[in-house]
Amino acid sequence: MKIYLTKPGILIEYEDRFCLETDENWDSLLNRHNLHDYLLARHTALPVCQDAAAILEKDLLPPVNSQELWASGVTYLRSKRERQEESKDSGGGDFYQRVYKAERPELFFKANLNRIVGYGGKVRIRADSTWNVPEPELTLVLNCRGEIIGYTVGNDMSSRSIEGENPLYLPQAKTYDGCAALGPCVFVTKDPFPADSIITLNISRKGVGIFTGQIAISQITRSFEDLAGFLFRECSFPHGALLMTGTGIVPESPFTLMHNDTVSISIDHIGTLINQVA
Ligand code: DO4
Ligand code: MG
Repeated sequence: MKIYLTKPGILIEYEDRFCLETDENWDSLLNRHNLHDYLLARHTALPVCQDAAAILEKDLLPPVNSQELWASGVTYLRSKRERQEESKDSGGGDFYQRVYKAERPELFFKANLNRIVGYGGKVRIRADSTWNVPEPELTLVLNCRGEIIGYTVGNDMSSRSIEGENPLYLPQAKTYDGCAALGPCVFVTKDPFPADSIITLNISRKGVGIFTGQIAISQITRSFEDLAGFLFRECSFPHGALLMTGTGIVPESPFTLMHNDTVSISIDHIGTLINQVA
């Protein structure tokens, strides 16, 4: 079951049949009890939406409204190694090793809707940054009770030059206008996310592929419940929250994104998120 936030309403996709829900907004839908079964019932009750293809083509929005977007860090070995490398001259390497092993995960605030783009939107790189990468991340969708209700594809755009200069610059490396992309939909399931799922990142420049990488979700060192549990420990989210789960793919140095590059991130069972760099 997939749900898409669009300009005319919420598209519900089940067994290749789309219905348009116009009676409810995104914030209240995400917080319904037993969302999966509720969506099944609505899907049965609503007529088929004949315009679904056209709506998905031009009216897709990021799957977020009043929710805050947070992110997890150093949850894959590759991320730990790359951060240690980029911060070795600034003395930050030790912190990444420690957080990788610690009981408490690294969690940081990423963005609200005004800094997030959806499928087809333009992500940005900072003008004061010289080294920029996309981070393809499975993103948890959490309701106000801290329950994982679904999954989406996320791009945690990052400045490695600012992060590497000093780990205390993390908020500036991570949060700025156009710093995150989410979409195209939320995959709603009652089951655990399939552990054999693969995340694939492709980057192209002027139509030519310049990077490709893959990681199995099973390589993550933390459970999704653990990450969500820490996020909700002392923070309430009346509308729910989204939580990126960290990257396991980091393009090798000296790769840096350039304006007009196209970033494509696919995650099994969810779909593909495509964005151009402004
Ligand atoms: O510690 C810095 C950020 C880490 C991160 O964003 C990731 O591992 O995905
Ligand atoms: Mg990240």
